[in-house]
Amino acid sequence: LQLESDLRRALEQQEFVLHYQPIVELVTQRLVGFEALIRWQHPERGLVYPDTFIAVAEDSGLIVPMGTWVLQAVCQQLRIWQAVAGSAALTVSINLVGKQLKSPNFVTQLDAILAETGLVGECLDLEITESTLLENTESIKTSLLQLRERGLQISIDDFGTGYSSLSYLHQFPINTLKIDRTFVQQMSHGKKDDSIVQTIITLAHTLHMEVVAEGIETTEQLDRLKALNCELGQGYLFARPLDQEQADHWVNRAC
Ligand code: G
Ligand code: G
Ligand code: MN
Ligand code: NA
Repeated sequence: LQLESDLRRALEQQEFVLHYQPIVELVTQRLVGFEALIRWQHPERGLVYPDTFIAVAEDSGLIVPMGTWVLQAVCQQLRIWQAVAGSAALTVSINLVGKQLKSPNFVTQLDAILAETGLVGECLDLEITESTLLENTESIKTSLLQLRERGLQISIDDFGTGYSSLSYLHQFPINTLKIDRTFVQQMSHGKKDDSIVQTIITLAHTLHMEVVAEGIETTEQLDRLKALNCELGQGYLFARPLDQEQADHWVNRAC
């Protein structure tokens, strides 16, 4: 309860910040976009990571206004980045929980933010988990279809870790599977256990989806993923989640 009121106050005081982790094309290591990751710049405790507050934000419903703030902040940032020559195609991925998608105002607010910032839906990618899709409610289905109409991309985050039901891959408009980092890390030296990674890549391509490998930390993992035709990736090998200034450097250097 204390955390909940702290979060409410933090939202009012604008204490949240976004960090951005580069997503690259594996073959060229060219920057294609970022994943936005929220942090809480706490006045006494310093930088607080989302694992400690997202669940409380979700249970209390605060995730909805917090998510609106994220969407707004991302779109304002993207507009600035897209003004850098050659960076018009940059996309930003945003993490969403079911409660946000089910919120009746979500799409209306998105429309308002897109109109305000002059961005097209195509430059946003929304990351949702398998468990959110498995809720399979009408409101989630409706939201996803409305998002698709606006050109937004939909990714399944942490793919392979949830209670998978492959049937939803056909039911919903999904562009990308993000291979969970636990599978990428199993490909490390000596073990050579990449059967799950191979299977996810094949599944995605068969369904005409893209694949992003998460948590790439070694050149060995990178080389193997390239050999398996995985097109996109992110991980400490390329960059950690960066503060806005460091992300600016990436955009200016890459574009
Ligand atoms: O950045 P870090 O590895 O600490 O992120 C931990 C988790 O927090 C990730 O699973 C990520 O999906 C989640 N997360 C990060 N930012 C956001 C956000 O803006 N909204 C939601 N709903 N989840 C987020
Ligand atoms: O659940 P989600 O995929 O949204 O979480 C992303 C989280 O993964 C972020 O908290 C980010 O800090 C973390 N992350 C990103 N790259 C790496 C990596 O190469 N190794 C590890 N261990 N974590 C990573
Ligand atoms: Mn994610
Ligand atoms: Na993930």
